[in-house]
Amino acid sequence: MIKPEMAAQLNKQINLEFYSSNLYLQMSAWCEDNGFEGAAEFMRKHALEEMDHMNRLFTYVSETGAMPILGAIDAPPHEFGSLSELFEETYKHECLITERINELAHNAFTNKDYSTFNFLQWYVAEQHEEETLFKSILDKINLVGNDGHALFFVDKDLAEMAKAG
Ligand code: OFO
Repeated sequence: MIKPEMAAQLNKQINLEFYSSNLYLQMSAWCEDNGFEGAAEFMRKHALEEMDHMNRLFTYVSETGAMPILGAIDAPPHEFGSLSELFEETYKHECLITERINELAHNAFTNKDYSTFNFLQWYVAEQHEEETLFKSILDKINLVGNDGHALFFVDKDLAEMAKAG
């Protein structure tokens, strides 16, 4: 049985993962609307991954005898200045999630909740991957700048990435 404070912190993270999913789904709509179909597909797929992050936490909280409690989820932004700005936001958001996961892991460890600490290791590894992934896309987009022709190819790459991963 996890402590109520730990359950409350994990519940907060459940909410945040829902937010991540909504944020990326909303971003996919912006991409679609602006002719970036590959990016739209990529973001939509990533929104599903975020639901998986949410579900893992939900299952863990329930399995440990606590109750997952869902709260209101903030509305994500729906306007972005450019594809580069959008991916800048994804990268910033992933860095924020990493911070939150690190805090959770730190709290679990200092409270000798080794089960939760162990459970969170999956998220620690996942955040490393996510930061690297979004940073690499952002770098690519920044490299080509506003060159529409080059952005077309970046978009095609994103479609491939969505299919592959
Ligand atoms: Fe993108 O990692 Fe969860 O929120």
